[in-house]
Amino acid sequence: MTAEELETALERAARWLRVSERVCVLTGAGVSAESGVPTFRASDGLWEGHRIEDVASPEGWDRNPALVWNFYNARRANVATVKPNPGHFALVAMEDRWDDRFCLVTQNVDGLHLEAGSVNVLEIHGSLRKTRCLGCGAVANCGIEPLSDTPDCSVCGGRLRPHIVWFGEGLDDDVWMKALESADQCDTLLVVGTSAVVHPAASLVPIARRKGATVIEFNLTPTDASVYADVGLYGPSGVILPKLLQRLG
Ligand code: BV8
Ligand code: ZN
Repeated sequence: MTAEELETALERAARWLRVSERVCVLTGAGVSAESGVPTFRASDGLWEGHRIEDVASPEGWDRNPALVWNFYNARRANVATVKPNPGHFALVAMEDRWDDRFCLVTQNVDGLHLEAGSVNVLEIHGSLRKTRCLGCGAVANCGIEPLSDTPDCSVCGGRLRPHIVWFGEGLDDDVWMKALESADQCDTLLVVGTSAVVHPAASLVPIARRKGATVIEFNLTPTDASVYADVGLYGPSGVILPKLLQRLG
């Protein structure tokens, strides 16, 4: 995208957003890339050297829970060293502008939106900072430091698992219903840093579009969501989101 094309696209996006009543945002790993958190698809299907089905699926957990704990401990160790970037903070400022008519749906499990100060956040794929008990189902905050590979539930002493939605697992009904509602009711959907490959998260884009929302995509390159985008802003989201915020006045 040339500088002129970006300027034109930014002005179009800003003009729309200035009159927008309800904003929904869908973010993916790309919004955390400039913080130093590796994305998924950049590593051609391998993820920190592991096959995704071995470390992010119930079958992988049943086969080798210690391997899965190690994988998530490595992700926690990485996230413990990073900070939110200007893209996260621009989304916080946008939430301040629309207040309770702003909803941030994230596929990310790094917790950086919350750390940056976003409030109305739906972590539809769970969080590295939470565990869930296999016995009583209690969900607990576990911070971001690596955990021992056999932590026990403080409520019932049962075994814990990461509170993360693995491939092949359903999303939390309540959280997903709220995400659907937000995509359904918004008049602008910002799609930030996602390859829009993973479902059902990616389906929020056509859902918003079909209800007449304007879709604005922020990515380095076009994606599966681009076909639904009214405006595409291509470049690092940590640079472009603050530029757009500036134009909102
Ligand atoms: C379910 C937690 C059923 C794990 C995650 C075939 C077709 C369609 C669907 C399927 C299929 N086969 C299987 C499925 C279903 C499957 C799925 O969608 N698979 C995909 C891979 C095809 N989905 C599921 O299994 C879901 N569950 O369907 O269950 C069911 C239903 C009811 C009841 C029971 C069962 C569960 C999906 C959730 C999986 N868990 N995360 C963990 O994180 O450890 S998904 C995982 O991928 C992450 O959450 C990640 O966020 C997400 C999506 O990836 P992205 O965020 O988009 O990241 P990616 O690297 O792909 O892209 C980064 C983008 O950023 C790129 O576009 C890049 O250009 C851009 N970028 C990079 N840098 C920047 C940038 N942009 C801007 N600025 C930058 N600086
Ligand atoms: Zn328990």
